[in-house]
Amino acid sequence: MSKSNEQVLDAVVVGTGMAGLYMIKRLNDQGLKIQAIEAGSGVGGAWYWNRYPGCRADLPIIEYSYSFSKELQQEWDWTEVMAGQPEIESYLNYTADKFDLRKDIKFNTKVTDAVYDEAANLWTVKTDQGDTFTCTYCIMATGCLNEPNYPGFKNADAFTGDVYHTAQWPKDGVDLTGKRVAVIGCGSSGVQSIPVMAKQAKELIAFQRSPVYTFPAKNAPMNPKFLAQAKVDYDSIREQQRNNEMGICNYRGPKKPKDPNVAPKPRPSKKIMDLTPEQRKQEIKDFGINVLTLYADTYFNAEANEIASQLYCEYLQEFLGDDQKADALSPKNYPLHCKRPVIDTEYYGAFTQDNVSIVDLRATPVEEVTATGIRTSDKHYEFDVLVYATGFDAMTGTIKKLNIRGRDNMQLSEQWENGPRMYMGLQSAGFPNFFTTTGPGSPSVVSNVLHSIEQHVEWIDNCIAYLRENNIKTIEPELAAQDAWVEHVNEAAKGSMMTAPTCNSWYLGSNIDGKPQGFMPYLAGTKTYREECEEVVAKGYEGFSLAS
Ligand code: N01
Repeated sequence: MSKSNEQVLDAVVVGTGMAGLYMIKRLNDQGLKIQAIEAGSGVGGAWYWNRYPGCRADLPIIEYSYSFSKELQQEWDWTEVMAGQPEIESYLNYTADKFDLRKDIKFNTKVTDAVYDEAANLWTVKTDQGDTFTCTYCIMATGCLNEPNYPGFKNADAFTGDVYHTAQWPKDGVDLTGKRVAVIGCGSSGVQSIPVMAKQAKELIAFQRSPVYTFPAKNAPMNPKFLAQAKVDYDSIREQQRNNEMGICNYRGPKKPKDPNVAPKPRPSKKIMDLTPEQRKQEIKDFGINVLTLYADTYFNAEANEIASQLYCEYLQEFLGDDQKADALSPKNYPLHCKRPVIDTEYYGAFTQDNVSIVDLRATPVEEVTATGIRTSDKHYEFDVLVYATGFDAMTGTIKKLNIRGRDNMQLSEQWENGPRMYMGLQSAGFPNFFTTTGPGSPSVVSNVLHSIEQHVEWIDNCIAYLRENNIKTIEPELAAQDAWVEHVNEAAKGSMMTAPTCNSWYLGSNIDGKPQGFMPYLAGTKTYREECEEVVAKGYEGFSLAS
């Protein structure tokens, strides 16, 4: 359903993933006239598009779920600890129905333009379906990982078999039975999909440029007792999440009474540097390889990180018992924690199957795509299906593709030519009443994203309510405040393994040829960030320019 094109709306919301849905709900609660626009045929955003085999949450779902509605928390029964894409998509559909959000959404429609008319103080939003919507507030809830990355291989279109991208997987699924499948990319999407596809395919070849550090997800069916207790504990879970810098509380469920006859299990050390080589190995034995994610010193201390990285590669060698595969899969050239953590289910196990092989593109780069496969510098590989698991033009890709024009016709993509410039990841100078949820310069992807989404949606909603109550026509950042914030974001990332000289990642933009390099998320943490956002508001929207 769509609103009349002549009607002046209060707000347009672009995208109906987790952020867009909650934004619609909040704006509805304020009684605003709104229109949401969604490119897909259904709600869910990332959880609508990324329906590749094996796609699931990389955080326990109890924590990666909406906190805004106590009713919703009580009504929804999760069936797995790390829920899969179908269940999360169902949950988001349930949310849309429960809060009657669909009436505000126009599906199968892509926004093409958003242009600000200074005289009228209105945004004109156009779509590829010929709609024109006029509104006071324009809110981009387009997410951080939305624009699929297709590597520009030579003769990329030459392949005559089936071609898929994990982020644009067909709704009806793909039958890979008996097929020879090539997967390019071994990030989270490749790591999650390879083991599942390898079970079906006759043969699977993983073309890998950078090996990952990946840790077992430990997914399991949801224990009904655990879920029941979580429902009792939700208030406390959410409070603990708010007090954690990642928006995570590591909820453990019902606490078992301690048996006085059983010695408590030791806790892993806080620092890997405090351990002898023997103790490090013992901790891996005691706590599993995931213990390497727990040592605080590995995040900022290069020596500690190097030790952890070596231990990881040794573990892999032992697990695989195959020198060629272990060597190819070992992430030796960049630090642990440089990229977003990857969580897997039987990833390395897949490489012990006879039908799965790995091509190390660092040693033998892709030369071209051919009608029947891929030619590397070493040989020609033939297959029937080509799967790109090559990630996204993250954080800026979607927004930069649109024709977004603010004051004096200035174009957002030009303002961001050398990297995104935002104040608090919420707004860009020169673009009044134009908001972005989880934009560059906010913790977003370096946190429990849904936790960050809720905080942003609430901030934007409260801000709009404030503007309306106080007859304030526009809000936008002051240029000096924006420049200072960008500097502050850069400072926060200094010394982290995420910005180490040998680190390449989509956080830095280095996965996309020609993209400006710079660490885009804000690394100070969600608690710190929320307090900074609250302080800005308490000081009368400090750093923003408000005009009546
Ligand atoms: O993308 P990625 P993703 N030639 O960019 C390779 C979220 N997510 O879709 O590392 C050859 O991480 C690239 O190699 P390199 C999560 O936040 C979450 O996997 O650039 N290879 C890499 O191996 C995640 O961080 C879940 O050297 C090329 C891979 O493709 C984010 O999405 C699940 C190449 C891309 O990895 C992105 O993950 C899935 C080229 N030209 C995704 N270009 C959950 O678990 C790229 N690659 C919730």
